[in-house]
Amino acid sequence: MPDFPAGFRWGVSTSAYQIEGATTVDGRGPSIWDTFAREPGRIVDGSTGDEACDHYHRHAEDTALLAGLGVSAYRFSIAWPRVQPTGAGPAHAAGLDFYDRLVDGLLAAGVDPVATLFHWDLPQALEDAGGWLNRDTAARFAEYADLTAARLGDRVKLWITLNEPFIHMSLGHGIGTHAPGRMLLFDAFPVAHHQLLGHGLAVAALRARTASPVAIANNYSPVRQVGDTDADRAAAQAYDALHNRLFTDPLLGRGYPDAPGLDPAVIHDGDLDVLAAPIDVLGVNYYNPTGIRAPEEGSPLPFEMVPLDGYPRTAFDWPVAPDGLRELLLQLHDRYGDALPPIQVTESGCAYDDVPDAQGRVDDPERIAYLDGHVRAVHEAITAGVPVTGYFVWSLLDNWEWAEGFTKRFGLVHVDYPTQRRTPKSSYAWFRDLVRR
Ligand code: IFM
Repeated sequence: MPDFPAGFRWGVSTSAYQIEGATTVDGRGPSIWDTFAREPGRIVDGSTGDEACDHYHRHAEDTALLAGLGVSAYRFSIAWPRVQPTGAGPAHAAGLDFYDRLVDGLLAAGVDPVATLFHWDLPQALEDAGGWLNRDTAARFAEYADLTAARLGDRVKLWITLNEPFIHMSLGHGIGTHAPGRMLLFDAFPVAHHQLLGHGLAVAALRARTASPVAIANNYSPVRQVGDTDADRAAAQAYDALHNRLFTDPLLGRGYPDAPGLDPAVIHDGDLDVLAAPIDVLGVNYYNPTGIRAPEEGSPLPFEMVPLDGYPRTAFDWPVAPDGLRELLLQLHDRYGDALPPIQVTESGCAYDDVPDAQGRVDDPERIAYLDGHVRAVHEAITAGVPVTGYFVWSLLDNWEWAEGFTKRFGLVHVDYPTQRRTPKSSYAWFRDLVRR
């Protein structure tokens, strides 16, 4: 492995609903995922995040795993319904106490706390008032950011406002496979704008508390155009605008791209200035490229997704394409030039069906190969001049993978859910050795 610049940040990521469990403990309010997971047929194995990895009670053990890994940073998310059980009103002290303990434990272990404010677990009470379709949710989000920064702002080393607002819009509100399960297709655009507005208002709230640096974690997927007609080209452009530009162009001061479904009536005077508040870091979550061609006649979508041949595949059936990460980083650099802040890859990882052997060891050579390829892709991008300053593996632990329940394992550490026993996989040792070097 080639050398990385001094100070490069190596980390791992998780999110609250996927690992914490304890969903009714210490006054936490219900979130949209508590509701959604209970609806029949939503989650493939019928599970919920009620217990997940029981991290709420085992965070000290998990912090020890981070210390053993030697990472310089840990990206976790804060559950809004712990801080404001109904999504409004004063901070709920017992909820913040948990993150206070976690952050202090991380600092004592020499690990920088990197906190995401919204990783999809909206308080159910806000959903009942319209959720992200309601402009007021943006203001509520800034209030929650302020309350959280007042308590943790002196110790968190990087604040991330939103995680993957594109996925929350498209899966949660476009096609309904994630909470809150709305199927609005392109009428989901207000969810994009209100999340971005909430981001901009939260950036201001964080800065007012001198809580910085500040970032957003966007999910990107380089588009591989399949077919060579004008219609294929138009389809590829439409998908690229929706997935890769809708949540970045306006942040970096370009206004919205010409994306399907964009409704100017949702955008009020002055909004574009609010959401273009300067950020210090752009978080990039990357998993795979997307094959796109022109849709069949009569399709409700302006593009059609097609599986990409010729790549190994993960247990999620996602193509393993490290070259896509290099391509994406170079594309961001070319596209935004001087407007692009330093990038940190805030998620990169893969699911495999990892099973302990007779001795209890979990050998996951495919994950090692996956990470090796993606870390090298980051290095190539840095060599080509892209300012990348960090790389976080998704994920520290096997965890509750949304609509896939417990059926997809992304961790460097295997979790036996019935006993909650943690077993570091061979990829944990590989990543530890990489970080050490
Ligand atoms: O588990 C998710 C995470 O919550 C957001 N990014 C993608 C991961 C894998 O699907």
